[in-house]
Amino acid sequence: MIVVRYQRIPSTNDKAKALASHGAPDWTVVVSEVQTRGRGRKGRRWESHKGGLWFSVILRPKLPAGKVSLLQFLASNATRRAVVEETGVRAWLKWPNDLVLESGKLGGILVESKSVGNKVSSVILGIGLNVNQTKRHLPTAATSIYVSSGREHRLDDLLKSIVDNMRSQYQSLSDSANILDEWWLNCIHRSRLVQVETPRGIVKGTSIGINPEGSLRIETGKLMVETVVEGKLRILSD
Ligand code: BT5
Repeated sequence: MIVVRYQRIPSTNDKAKALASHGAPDWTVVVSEVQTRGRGRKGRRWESHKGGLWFSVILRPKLPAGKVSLLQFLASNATRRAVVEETGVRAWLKWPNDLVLESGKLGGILVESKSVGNKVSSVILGIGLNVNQTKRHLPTAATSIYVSSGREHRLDDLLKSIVDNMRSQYQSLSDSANILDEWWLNCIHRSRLVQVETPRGIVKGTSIGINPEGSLRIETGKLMVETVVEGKLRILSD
């Protein structure tokens, strides 16, 4: 694993993209102590102060374009496992790309890919994890490992553990059921009442599973199941 380190750059995803276009090998990792223009999905701002872990990994998987979202689930699993193993904090997953504790959002994944025809040519897996920030250095509705565990954690140990976990699951990328099963098992809203704000309106019901391409199944009534492809999810009850 090659790690390229920065103190302060706009976004590790942008830097990784530039390195990938100049031929940087798979598993090149770009990490920065601070991001000045960290991004979430749809260009949302990602607060990236010192104390958090902000990094991106370059990959060139042999995947059809329609299966790229599998990497989002793989990265979520790897990050969750690393958090539990390295810090003992019980993190959960929330559809589609969040790491959470009951008290708030702990991290997020941003997958950006380039395809040629139906084939993926490169993928940038961006991971943001709130590690050592105190409550006042976090956005509202966010939390950090420090806030939960009461102690600081080494960013390098977490980085190594996340990448190691990613590598081990990446070897069986063709076994998508295994990746999705692990994700669902650790999903905070498994079988819970949720509401998803989608571009086509609000869908409310019990979240009952994820489909092979990453969409969420919601039971909206007796024998009525809707599939949600994108949106913002809120948990309504236990
Ligand atoms: C995400 O987007 O959750 C994906 C975040 C990915 C960030 C990584 S850091 C390394 C790499 N380089 C980048 O530039 N990005 C990636 P989304 O689901 O769209 O969530 C964005 C929303 O989360 C924002 O609109 C805020 O409400 C909230 N947010 C912003 N900063 C946060 C933080 N540090 N912790 C928790 N929530 C945050």
